[in-house]
Amino acid sequence: MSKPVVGILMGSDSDLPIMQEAAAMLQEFGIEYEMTIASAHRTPKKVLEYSTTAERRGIKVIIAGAGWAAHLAGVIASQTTLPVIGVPIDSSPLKGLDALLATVQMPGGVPVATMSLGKAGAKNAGVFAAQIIATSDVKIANRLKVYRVEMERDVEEKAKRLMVITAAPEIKETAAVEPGTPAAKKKSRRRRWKKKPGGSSPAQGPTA
Ligand code: AIR
Repeated sequence: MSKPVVGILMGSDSDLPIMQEAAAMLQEFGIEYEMTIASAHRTPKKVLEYSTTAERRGIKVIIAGAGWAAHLAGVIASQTTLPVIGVPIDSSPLKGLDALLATVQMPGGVPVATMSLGKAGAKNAGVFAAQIIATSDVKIANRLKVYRVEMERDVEEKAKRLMVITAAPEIKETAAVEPGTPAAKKKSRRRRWKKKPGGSSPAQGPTA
């Protein structure tokens, strides 16, 4: 096993279900990573130690996720010139608005690349870290291209399925109840798609 090139840090073990999304993406691209808990408030010495030694240990990108007064990514960024990706976590009564502002609002000079809130942000952090690594690793760059093609194909397949369901009411009934299918999940939303007046094919967008 080769040495980790991405470090994933989170403020608490309660952030793990979110931050696992970043790890899953790195795994998908075959990128070695390490993961630990470090809090800018509860374990500041550990954060300092990690930030100041990461580069010499071979880490190329750091992903930092925290909720509430989320200073983790900013504090790490202040101690290293490695790119730092921040993931604001919606774990507070303010539903992450506090973490979002604390992570994104870095003063000029010390950037944190801030992702969206929660799971989508953690997933994007994994992809973005891969994109940074890919600038000097053609193997990862090619895997990212395949990932995009597969994502496009996946959406097209869902769109085709939706066309079939909306065009044929008898199929609609059976497909809609199949658990886990997009049709089942979007059952109520599908009703907002209506056929063009006088035509048999569905309109190309929601009517609402
Ligand atoms: N946190 C921990 N130390 C500093 C901060 N900002 C954050 C964690 C977590 C939240 O506080 O990132 O999202 C709540 O942590 P806990 O351990 O109380 O569940």
